[in-house]
Amino acid sequence: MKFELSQLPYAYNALEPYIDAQTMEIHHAKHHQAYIDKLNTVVEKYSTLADMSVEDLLKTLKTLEVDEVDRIAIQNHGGGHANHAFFWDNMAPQKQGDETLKSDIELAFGSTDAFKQEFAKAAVSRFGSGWAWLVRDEDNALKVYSTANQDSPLSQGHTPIIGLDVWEHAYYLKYQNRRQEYIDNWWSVVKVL
Ligand code: MN3
Repeated sequence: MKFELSQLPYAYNALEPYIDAQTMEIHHAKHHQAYIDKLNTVVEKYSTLADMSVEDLLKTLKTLEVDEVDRIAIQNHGGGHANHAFFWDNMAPQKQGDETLKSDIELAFGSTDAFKQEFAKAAVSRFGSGWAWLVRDEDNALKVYSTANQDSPLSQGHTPIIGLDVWEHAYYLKYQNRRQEYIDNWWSVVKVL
């Protein structure tokens, strides 16, 4: 499968003032595109991978019959593709609150605020580059954690529900070193909550 960059479901400036248009454009058109290009370069080497979705590549990452250097490339660039595609779809200029998810979050974390605090803690304390996640684990329980680099929860058998990019390229133009402020503002454009 040759992977391609999808159009965003909203304009680059649609998430202003929380995420600025220039950051969105560079992040989508340059960073996300680069992950896709590098993923395609690796996948093209193996006819056995030709029909696999990026989600399936990540779910079966540990058992793919590929060279170790290519497994790491799929982890990084496949993760980069899947994480960013998920991230764009996770945001919207208008909220479309998911009431079932909200009540599940209240059950699991005590309240939406308590969940947001735990999520922000995972996002702020991720050293260097990575992602903060709300996932459903193998038992369908909600969990919060962060991953390094572009590592996907799919490779741990978990399903992402909410994901936040905390690489500096996601916020540095507008927020510089103020990751906490970026996280606080980002909740305003999270579609499901
Ligand atoms: Mn990114």
